[in-house]
Amino acid sequence: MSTAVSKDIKGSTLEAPVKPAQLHDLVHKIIARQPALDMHTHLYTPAFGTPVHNRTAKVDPDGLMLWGIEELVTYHYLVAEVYRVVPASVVPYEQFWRWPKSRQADHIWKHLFVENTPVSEACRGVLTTITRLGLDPNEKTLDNYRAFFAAMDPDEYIDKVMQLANVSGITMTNAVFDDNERRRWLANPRVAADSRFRAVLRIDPLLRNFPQAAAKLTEWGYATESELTPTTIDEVRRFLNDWLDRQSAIYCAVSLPPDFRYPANPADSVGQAGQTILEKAILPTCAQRKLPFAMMIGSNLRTQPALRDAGDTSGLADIASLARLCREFPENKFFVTMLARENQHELCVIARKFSNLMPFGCWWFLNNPSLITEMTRMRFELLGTTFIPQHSDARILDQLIYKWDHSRQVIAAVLEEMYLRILQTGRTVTHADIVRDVEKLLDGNFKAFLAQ
Ligand code: HDL
Ligand code: ZN
Repeated sequence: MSTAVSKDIKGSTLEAPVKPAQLHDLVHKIIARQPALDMHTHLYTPAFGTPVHNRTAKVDPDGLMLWGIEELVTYHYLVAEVYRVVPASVVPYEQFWRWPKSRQADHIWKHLFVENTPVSEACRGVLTTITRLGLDPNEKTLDNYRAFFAAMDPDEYIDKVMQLANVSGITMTNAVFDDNERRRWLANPRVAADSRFRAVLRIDPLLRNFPQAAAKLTEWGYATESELTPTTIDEVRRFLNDWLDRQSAIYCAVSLPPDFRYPANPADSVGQAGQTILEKAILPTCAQRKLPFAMMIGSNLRTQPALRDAGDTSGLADIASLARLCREFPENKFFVTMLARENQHELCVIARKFSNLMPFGCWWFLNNPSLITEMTRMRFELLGTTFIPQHSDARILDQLIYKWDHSRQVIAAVLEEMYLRILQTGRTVTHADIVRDVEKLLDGNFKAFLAQ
């Protein structure tokens, strides 16, 4: 039990039954104090380079460590939203992308934050972050914020943000098929050697477009062909093991389209090749290494290609395929998050049947208070405390502050409601119970599933 959380909460001793009137404050305090282990982000260590003007680090235009006001305000969620205010007929997409980041940020700030009320979750998040950093969210321009960040050291800033967000560890997404990232791993094997971060091997092309992935593997020295011969399978497994070793990855991950099916059918874009790679390379390798395989299911990529990263959408995925995988690969552990709201209930139902399935997070378009509330309530009602309620999916370091602030508020409100229902049965709930439950939800369930 994390004594750090429980020792100084006034007005209650650990074993005393909690009264209904105490619940609200106690649950919110315990959730605020419990460090969260963030199991899915797109954040990077400083050694991956930063494109952000700052006090100490060399600016690397292709650097992967994103932080500061201009990255915050040009987050791809906000690019999509600004195009609802200023259409492409006024600012053609390619013109926007040619603008320097500073001009993109000024454009977004003006249209989403000054000339309109920033009520969207992505806008509100920027405001929460600015305020938590001690800055005034009412500025009409970004100038004062720019000055604040220009004086910051990126490495020190990571500690500051983790402390403000009360995040104990950051799990990265390391896309090995991204040349910019891959070359950084090869140039510096210690690029991720930072105790605050853990690596995850992300392999989307291997399942979404095997012929393209096979061509890359051949380029990289693996004897893979586009046909799935035994040699190809062996070489794909060698590739996976090489990179899981290089990254000391704590799990392997993929984002899959809504039409993913297992077994594959002709209409399934992952197809027979993807199924074979999954069955004969990825799952056996993960099982052998006792590593979870994270399946993030339901993303349609580049539905609006002109918006680039902001152009993806969601779709209803097939739960039966997931259930088959959990049943037919009992030696494998599956982290699963799904992108369609309509998939959430069935995901809870199959999680009740398969203990090698760990539902996690309110992903992407679901990461909004109304849907986090709905999903978290449903998960408590069907799964007790045996799930991982949230990950940040942060792409910009500073987002940890708002993504965890906002989620903690919602999770606390739902958990309070659950405890109130328990008290109404006559069963008592102690302060220690709440500390234990919250520790599992924000930290322990993730660690335990990794270690299983
Ligand atoms: O595939 C993923 O991991 C998604 O989270 C995408 O990165 C998406 O663009 C995103 O950032 N969602 O929050
Ligand atoms: Zn993500």
